[in-house]
Amino acid sequence: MAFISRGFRGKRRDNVSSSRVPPGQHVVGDFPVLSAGPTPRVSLDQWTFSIDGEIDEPKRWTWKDFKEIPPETLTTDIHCVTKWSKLDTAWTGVSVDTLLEGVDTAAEFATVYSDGGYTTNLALDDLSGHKAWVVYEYDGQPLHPEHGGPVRLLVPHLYFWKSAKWVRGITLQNEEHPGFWESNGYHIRGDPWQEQRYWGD
Ligand SMILES: Nc1nc2c(c(=O)[nH]1)N[C@H]1C(S)=C(S)[C@@H](COP(=O)(O)O)O[C@H]1N2
Ligand SMILES: [Mo]
Repeated sequence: MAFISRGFRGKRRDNVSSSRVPPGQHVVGDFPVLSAGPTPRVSLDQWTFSIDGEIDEPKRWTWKDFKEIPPETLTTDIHCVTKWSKLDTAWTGVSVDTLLEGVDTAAEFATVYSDGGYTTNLALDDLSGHKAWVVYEYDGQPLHPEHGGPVRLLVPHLYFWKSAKWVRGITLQNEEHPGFWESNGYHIRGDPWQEQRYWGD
């Protein structure tokens, strides 16, 4: 009897993890730090967040404005192209849909830009529809600078390089412009479920 119930538990667990972990990924318990350069520091009274580019009236929030936007808390899995996945990460921030409210644009693409010069490109479809957030808390605490604090993008349905740390704005564009990693061999879209890791995948 004990043998049978152990067998059932093992199988159930495998099924759960294979449905949650994209192909080629393994689950980690820690939270690795991956940064292409030094951690930039910005004081909150200098910090702003902008939506610019193909938009009639660019939008800009100060830190105070930004913190007045009703926040959302979500728990989600994240998947790094270097093959680690982390399950049930908890974030608080603002939905990109909320930031785009009232924005009238024909643009279909965006470049997200950060302090320090990092950029990443996303289709507007991947930034909207309740799939992307601009977050400032992790696990109920202010986001640590190494993980992108004060504020980072969170786009959990794409590989984690799309989740730009130290984010400062979104430029709306009519054409797709590859960002930092997308110009250096990473896939233009980066869907982990389709293993879109590198050019040609
Ligand atoms: N500004 C900026 N954002 C960034 C990066 C970076 O180097 N600079 N690295 C990306 C990559 S490749 C990954 S996997 C994640 C890592 O986030 P973490 O350090 O919080 O784990 O941030 C992404 N966002
Ligand atoms: Mo990454």
